[in-house]
Amino acid sequence: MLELYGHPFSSYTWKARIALLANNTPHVLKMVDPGHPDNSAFVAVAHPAGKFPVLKDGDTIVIESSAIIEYLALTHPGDAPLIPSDPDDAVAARMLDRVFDNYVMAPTTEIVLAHMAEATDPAVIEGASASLLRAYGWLENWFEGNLLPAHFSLASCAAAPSLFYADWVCPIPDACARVKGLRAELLSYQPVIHCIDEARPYRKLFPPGAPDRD
Ligand SMILES: N[C@@H](CCC(=O)N[C@@H](CS)C(=O)NCC(=O)O)C(=O)O
Repeated sequence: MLELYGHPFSSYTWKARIALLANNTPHVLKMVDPGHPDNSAFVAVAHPAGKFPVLKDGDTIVIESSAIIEYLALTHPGDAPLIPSDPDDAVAARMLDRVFDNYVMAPTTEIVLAHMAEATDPAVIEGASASLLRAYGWLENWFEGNLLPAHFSLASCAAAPSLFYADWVCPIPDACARVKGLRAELLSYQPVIHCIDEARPYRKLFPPGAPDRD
């Protein structure tokens, strides 16, 4: 049985979990939290920065959500085209994965961390919000001429959690209707609904405060 070390409220855990769920790949979620010190100790050694998710498949340990999805596509393939077979689509999936992680999730995390700091620095929030709006604009333009590879690919696995949380800290403007639409569409799929529902009990812990929706 595959083991995914992570936490139900963690965006990058969602990313790997969506890939597992989309392919009905049997796995267990090994909670990384203060209540499970052995799991936290495992992650602390497995990842150079102690970050999760971490996948354990027998003796094989894979870290970093994108690499986990690449590994699943190779070793536990299913109906979901995690890495599209068309090479151009595979490039698009990998490119969008980087865009969602680096330019949507990263500024979202910056805003969350700013709210967790002893004194919230409004300049950090302003800068990260500007980065998010720029990323939304880039995506909106990209989707004008290109299609997201078919679900669930590496790109949709990265898009779902990053757009979910980004919209909480910096709402996607109406001018970015395609990005807004993609978020809504992703939130309607069972693997994403599963992650959202599993994370619900932790919403009260969301540092800027979780909105009363989704
Ligand atoms: N690049 C990593 C990012 C992982 C990451 O930032 N994970 C967060 C949870 S969403 C984490 O481990 N936070 C705890 C920590 O940094 O100690 C990936 O794609 O897996």
